[in-house]
Amino acid sequence: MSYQLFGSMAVDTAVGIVLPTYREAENISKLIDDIENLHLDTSILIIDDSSPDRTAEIVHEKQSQYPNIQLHVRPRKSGLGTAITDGFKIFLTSPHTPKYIVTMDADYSHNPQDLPQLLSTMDETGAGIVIGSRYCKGGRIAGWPLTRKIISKTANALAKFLLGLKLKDCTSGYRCYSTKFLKEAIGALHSHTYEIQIETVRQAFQRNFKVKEVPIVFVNRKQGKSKLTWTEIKSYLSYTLKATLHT
Ligand SMILES: Nc1nc2c(ncn2[C@@H]2O[C@H](COP(=O)(O)OP(=O)(O)OP(=O)(O)O)[C@@H](O)[C@H]2O)c(=O)[nH]1
Ligand SMILES: [Mg+2]
Repeated sequence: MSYQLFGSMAVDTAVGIVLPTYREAENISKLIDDIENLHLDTSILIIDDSSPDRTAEIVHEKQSQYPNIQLHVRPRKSGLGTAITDGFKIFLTSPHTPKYIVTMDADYSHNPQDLPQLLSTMDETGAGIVIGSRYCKGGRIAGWPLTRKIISKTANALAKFLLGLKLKDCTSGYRCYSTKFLKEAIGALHSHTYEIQIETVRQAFQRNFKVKEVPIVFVNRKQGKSKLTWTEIKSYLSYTLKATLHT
């Protein structure tokens, strides 16, 4: 891992939240405020890939307001998958590893108000992963164009039918992980981009950890641009097809 660290990892909280960012200057400030205003026992770790907008500067400003924010700046855009696994590794090796680690998008598609439900489901079920699900009963997507819905549905269908993942939503990035599971699985996570969502679920099933879903309403990003490109889609397809050959 090559990155710069800002802020102390000595903060002792029950929950660590990983926020991967690339060009999220228009979203990150309100997201941090809204998480902080929930007054949960959380710390926030932003993994920013040297965004050319003011994302990191805004996080620095927030650090002077809140003591529980860490910022890790990587030298270049290096993919959502490695951002998430770097976040896991940082929390797993910190002096006070939290009990749970949450991942959420920083574009405000994932509502912080859903955090208590994710966390209480972890407590109640002892799951390895609880997924904020757009496709289970009560979940939905607001504001996506038809093409984006088709991409998401196809990605989910491929994972379900090729890899036998018995979940309604295998690709949602709004999740809570138990560190017990992540400690076991971290050495087996190698995804560079969006296929990390599938790789983590496969690892949980292979290691006999429960995976649960709770409904969320996913709202299309209001500000900033999508980072989902053909490169990411090809990487997802390549992972899924290779994994199929090995199941
Ligand atoms: N650090 C880092 N973060 C990334 C990278 N790619 C995406 N992200 C972040 O990961 C989250 C999800 O990316 P999005 O672009 O919102 O992907 P999406 O939700 O599938 O696409 P949208 O329809 O645009 O919302 C956001 O917080 C991004 O800023 C990356 O290469 N590095
Ligand atoms: Mg998004």
